[in-house]
Amino acid sequence: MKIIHIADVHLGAEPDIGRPWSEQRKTDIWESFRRVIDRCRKENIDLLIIAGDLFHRPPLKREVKEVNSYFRSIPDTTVILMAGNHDYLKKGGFFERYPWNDNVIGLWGHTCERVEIPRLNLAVYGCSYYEREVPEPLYDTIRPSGSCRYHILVAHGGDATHSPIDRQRLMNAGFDYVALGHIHKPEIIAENQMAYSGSPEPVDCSEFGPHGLMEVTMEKDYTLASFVPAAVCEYKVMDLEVDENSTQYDLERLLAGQLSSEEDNHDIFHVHLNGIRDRSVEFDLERLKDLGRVVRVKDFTHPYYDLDELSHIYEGSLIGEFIRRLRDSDDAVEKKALYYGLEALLDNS
Ligand SMILES: [Mn+2]
Repeated sequence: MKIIHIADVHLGAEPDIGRPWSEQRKTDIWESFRRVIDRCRKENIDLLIIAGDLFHRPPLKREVKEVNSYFRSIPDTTVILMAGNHDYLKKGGFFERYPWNDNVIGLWGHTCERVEIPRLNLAVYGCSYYEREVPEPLYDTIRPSGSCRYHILVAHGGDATHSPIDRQRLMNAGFDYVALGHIHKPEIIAENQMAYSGSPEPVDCSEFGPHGLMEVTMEKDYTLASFVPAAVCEYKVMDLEVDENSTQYDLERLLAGQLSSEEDNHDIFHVHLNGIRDRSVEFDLERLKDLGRVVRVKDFTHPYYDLDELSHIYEGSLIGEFIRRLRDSDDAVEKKALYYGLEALLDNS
């Protein structure tokens, strides 16, 4: 049996609002989801598990209709749906009431229910959120039951206000696989047995690193589960090294150069300035953001000091001694330590 496990797609989210690429990011999220559907078709996937928060908020009718047409295009894949804390089941909402295509199974109960898929000799367990927050654990007592060969739990949450999850207990509950949702960063909790797939696409600029899906193969005597990167875009840190001669202009040219070498991909950068800067220089961080797909700029630089002058002023004192010991070092780390230390010492003197 071939399974794809995703979660936290957050269709309808628009990351980086106010930035020129925000609309694109919104489209990326839909695009990423379409790619998952394409993958199901191409790889003859038997089961697509969506472990909650498919939508960014309780979905509109047109969103549900749109998504259903995707599912209709993969009739040989059984799709498992549940509502998470973002797309929770609201009174009068469409999520659970929509006439979904017959390859779609919704786990819409308040508490865990068991659904059999005889074709796959499989029982799937899970429930849905009816509110934004569920402080009580939903999955502490659930155990596989009945005569199916395979048992899969679909669960959403894992923090204090979203169904706390006792990982150890769940690991030992006896499921062949536990498909987790809610945490956007992919994380394999028990090898080949329990994982957060993470979001297929980063939903917020703080979600660094690769995103994608879990691919699971389940056979009579083994389960193999691995993370597959599949996102359109990734948020990355770009480090820029500054020295005491760097000016705003130098920095802009340096950044523009580095950004142009990344032009071919879709990634978005957090730029970090490191090193020593001239004391009189103040970098205009906002201007740097306009040079490309830069979502944040942080200045971690430390001011440069005139060591001759300071040695003279502080001769015989702690600061003077500190300079004397470190100033002639060729070691880059020690040199940094000198300037960082001086900043701290002089701030307090
Ligand atoms: Mn969630």
